[in-house]
Amino acid sequence: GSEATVVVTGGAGFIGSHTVELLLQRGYRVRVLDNFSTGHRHNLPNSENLEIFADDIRDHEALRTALRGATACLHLAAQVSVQCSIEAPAESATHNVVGLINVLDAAADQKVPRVVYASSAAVYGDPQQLPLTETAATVPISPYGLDKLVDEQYARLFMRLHPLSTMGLRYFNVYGPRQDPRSPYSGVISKFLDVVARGESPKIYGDGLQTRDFVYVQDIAAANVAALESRETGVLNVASGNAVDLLSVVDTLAALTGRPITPRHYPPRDGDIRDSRADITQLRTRLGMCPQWALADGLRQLLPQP
Ligand code: UD2
Repeated sequence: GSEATVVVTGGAGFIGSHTVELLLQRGYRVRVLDNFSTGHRHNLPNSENLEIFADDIRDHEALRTALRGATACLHLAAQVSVQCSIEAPAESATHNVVGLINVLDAAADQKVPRVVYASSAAVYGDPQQLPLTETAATVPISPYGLDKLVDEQYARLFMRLHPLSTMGLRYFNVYGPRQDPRSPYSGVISKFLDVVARGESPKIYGDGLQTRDFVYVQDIAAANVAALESRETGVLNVASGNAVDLLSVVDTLAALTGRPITPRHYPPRDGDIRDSRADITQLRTRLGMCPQWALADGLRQLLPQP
């Protein structure tokens, strides 16, 4: 819709910038609110339909201004490092919990009817049964996971208190262009590509047989837009629905580059879970979304193009 305006908090970041691009392609006006602590202006395109607010989600007044007259808000801004959340849990919660409360509060105040926000597979903690359905037990094992679980409860509460519809998206292991490989919270795939590009050996913590549900950022962007356009509420897994172990990721990379890659093994990382995989039935039925990117296709996009 050409007159529809979407506010994207954290819009200059990894997932945010891909979603902003897609929203602009679909004809939306977009306002990015980002404090640029980890986001970058160069992640964003130049467009007359894009406005940038260099503000923090902990600033009420800035949020109200950005949300004035908007049709919907996609809230992605967060402190996304699990490790940082363990080292500084109170600081994490000011971004991840108080930040979301501020967004919901400003949306209610400005009568913005729809808020979609980033939750995480981290709400499940160490999975007891796979694949994970949305009704699985939520027992977070990090302050980050608990922040996101509390976010889901605030979103549900705000729907009772205000005429507001919300949806939380539980992202699994997201990878793709613009995920900074040097940052502490970057995912394993970005790290592998970075070292392989420099001709070094990827590090594997443990035996490499741990599995993850890797989902390409383009699929995440598509899910974000579908959720903004939907009236469904509650929470939803956003993933590929497939589990892949790290040795297979290395094998796929070797096949794509045509060069052998020998990983170096290190002791398992503290607090790691062994396996993760989402049931994405609800993503299909409630959002009509079907992930498009197989792992090999996503990895190919990340390699230097011939
Ligand atoms: C993901 C999310 C995190 C949180 C968590 C909840 C990412 C980037 N992080 O953490 O935000 O939601 O899920 O469960 O999506 N590994 C290596 N070598 C490396 C880097 C990692 O072997 O150089 C291993 C690591 O020990 C782990 C696996 O790869 O077993 C995946 O690690 P990750 O940091 O990409 O993601 P994860 O699942 O710990």
